[in-house]
Amino acid sequence: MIIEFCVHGDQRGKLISLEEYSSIPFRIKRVYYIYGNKQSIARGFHAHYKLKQVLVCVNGSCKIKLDNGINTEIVSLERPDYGLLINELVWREMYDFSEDAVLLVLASELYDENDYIRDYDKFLKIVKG
Ligand code: T46
Repeated sequence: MIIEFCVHGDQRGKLISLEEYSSIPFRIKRVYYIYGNKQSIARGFHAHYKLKQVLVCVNGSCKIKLDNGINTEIVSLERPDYGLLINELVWREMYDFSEDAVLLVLASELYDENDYIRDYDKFLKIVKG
């Protein structure tokens, strides 16, 4: 789901403010950003048991493939005023990063390797019950 953020703009430029439980629909426990990616490289290839995240391409562009075990969808992120909400139990792959891409991620949980599902067949078993 794409969330369109409110842009505060004036003659000086633009400003976007993100707040938990408002523009971001969960408590923000962690922020990280991904940059300096090679264009031919894809990242992700996992889902999370619990984690919800909002991804914002604050500079440049990239594509995100989302898969809930039934449907797949490709989302192009290329606007700093658009956030992509990824809920739990969604397989994601990020690719086609522009050289200048900076992907900011707001996360609902602290980093926990045990929350990752890195095996696609295991992911399918979990979502299909
Ligand atoms: C996700 C997508 C969108 C940490 O130490 N702390 C952190 O908070 C994170 C996110 C990563 N790391 C370490 C773990 C690895 O040694 O950074 C290294 C690269 O992480 P990873 O291979 O998981 O990166 P991506 O780009 O495949 O996935 C990341 C997030 O991990 C993941 O939750 O949804 O971005």
